[in-house]
Amino acid sequence: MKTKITELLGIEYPIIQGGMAWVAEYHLAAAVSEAGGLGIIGAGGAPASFVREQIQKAKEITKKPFGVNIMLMNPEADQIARVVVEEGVKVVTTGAGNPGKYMAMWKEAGMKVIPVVASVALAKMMERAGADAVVAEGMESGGHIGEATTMTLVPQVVDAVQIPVIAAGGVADGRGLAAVMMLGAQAVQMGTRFVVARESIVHENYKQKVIAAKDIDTAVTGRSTGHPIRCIRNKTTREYLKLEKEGATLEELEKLTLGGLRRAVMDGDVVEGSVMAGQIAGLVKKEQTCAEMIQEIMAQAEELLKL
Ligand code: TUI
Repeated sequence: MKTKITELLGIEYPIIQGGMAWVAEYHLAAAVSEAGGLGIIGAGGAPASFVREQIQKAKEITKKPFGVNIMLMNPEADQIARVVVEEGVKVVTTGAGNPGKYMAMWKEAGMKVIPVVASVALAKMMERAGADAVVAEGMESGGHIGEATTMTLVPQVVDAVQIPVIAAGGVADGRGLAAVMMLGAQAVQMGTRFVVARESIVHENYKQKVIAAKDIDTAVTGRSTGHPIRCIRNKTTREYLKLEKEGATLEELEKLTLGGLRRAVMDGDVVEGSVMAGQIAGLVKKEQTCAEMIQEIMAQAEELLKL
């Protein structure tokens, strides 16, 4: 399937893997790229030296293009923004902020720049700043989210900008891919389904929590602090929401979730850790290789789109 995004990125299929903190390390990114999508290494909150190592390791196991996602709240975001240039990364995506101050440097280096946005306003600003495409991410997504749903955000961003739009949030199969193409997207970015990929290094407990999740099993914490985060419900989300209702301070709330994603992903602490996942977790039923996932999604979407 050829779209403006497969052409822009030189990939076979319009499927991009989300740059999930801790989860999207080089094995997963390389596997998705090898399978014909675009794999992405998620810098998350990691130091710049770690991100450089991840890029170098990915280059050793795939010759296909891959990207790096820079989470802009990372205290080392400035350094990581330079590391991706120095390492010759072809595609950079950003999240949780406005990457405007890095755009000129990245464009000068010939990189493809694809900010993740949760609003029409930021999409337009990014287009003016020289972005090659945007990911329009709906609040069905896991992790740090905005307010608009994928169904409402994607067509509004498509109408507001000339550059290609990648949809994210709520897609885990070929029906979802076909649906967002109907909304005008040129590709999809998926996270939650790739969490349970065979090549994903996340702890087995985390994978099983995603596989066991039903439609209404996620919760959004942090709406009151301005940092809404979607996770699978557990002891910590319940505690957090209770404290939030009682008007707890930011300090008290942060104490509860500090390092929680790392604990869930690496140590398998899915009771007290942060099990970030999207609402579509209910549709994700089994572990498969990235290649199997991508082949299945493409076959289903192509069948639907030719009708
Ligand atoms: O960035 C994400 N999702 C994430 S980042 C993340 S790492 C983390 N870990 C622990 C605690 C907090 C975060 C987990 N999930 N998605 C992309 C995204 N960006 N969603 C929403 C936004 C966004 C929100 C506001 C982008 C820009 C923005 O405002 C820009 C501005 O400053 O005007």
